[in-house]
Amino acid sequence: MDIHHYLKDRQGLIDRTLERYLRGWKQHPKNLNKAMHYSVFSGGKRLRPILTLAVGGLFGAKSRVLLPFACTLELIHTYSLIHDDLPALDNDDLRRGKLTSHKLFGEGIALLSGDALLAEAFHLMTRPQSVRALDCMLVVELVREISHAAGVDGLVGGQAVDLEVGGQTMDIATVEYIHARKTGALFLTAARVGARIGRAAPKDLRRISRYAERLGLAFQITDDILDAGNSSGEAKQSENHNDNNNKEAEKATYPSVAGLPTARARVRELLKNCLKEVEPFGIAADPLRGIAQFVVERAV
Ligand code: GRG
Repeated sequence: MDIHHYLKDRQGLIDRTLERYLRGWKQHPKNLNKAMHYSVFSGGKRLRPILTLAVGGLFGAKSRVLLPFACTLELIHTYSLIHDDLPALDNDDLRRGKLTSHKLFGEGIALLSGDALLAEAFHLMTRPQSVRALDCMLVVELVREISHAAGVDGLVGGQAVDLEVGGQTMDIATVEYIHARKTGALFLTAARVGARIGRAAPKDLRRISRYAERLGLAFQITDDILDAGNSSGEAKQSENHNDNNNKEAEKATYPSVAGLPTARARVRELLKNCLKEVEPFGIAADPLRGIAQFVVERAV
């Protein structure tokens, strides 16, 4: 399959759906709405919601049922990026090649737009029209799983450990621990939500979970490798123009702890594991194979 065509098509579907949801939000306060809209539509790849659609599709779930949950994950991802860019955390001036939210709207509005996106994410997936086709208990379990991924054992906890150990010598296990929470939790949840809406059998859910855990880790190590510079010597263009206070540079990454060759070997191993996990699903799992290959292709 042409994975780039597939991703573009899915991205378009998610963008259109997000546009519809965002239109429903009140236009006031104006700056808050502008800031939310700016960050949601500043060129994200939509990998997490695409994963939900791909896994859900594998188990026969309809896109219209999956989309509110898929978009919820994208809103949570967007909130985390806005907050992560703030001076108190990474202190970045650029995100996706554009000014970060706080650079454009000020720290207060940026902070609030992240808060609002997180709250609206939960509002979106629990709207009556979002959950009509689903069993109530399943909806509660999905909300519980998504909130867990966003919380202490997921995004926020991973970020907190990253802050705590910043600048200290780290081992690979600690780097992987942070990656599994900061980045992996949303990937894992995105895939599991798709599988659960598709009512996957327990052994298939476990298989998809292992696939997604490896995918999330491969994604983050790939990002680290690109940050460290690729084999041809071209460094990934730095997102950061605020070199005086940028805190990202202090963070231990997989390549900084294990070296670039080991990091690349780990990515190759993770890709192999991802592909092995989805083997029993045959050609129906081609989108999941393509996503895994797309995620790592820039690093190996
Ligand atoms: C809760 C404040 C807070 C932070 C949580 C997830 C996180 C910690 C911070 C986000 C920033 C960051 C560097 C995350 C690591 C994962 C990563 C490389 C995210 C970028 O993901 P892409 O490439 O983003 O999927 P796009 O731009 O495509 O949406």
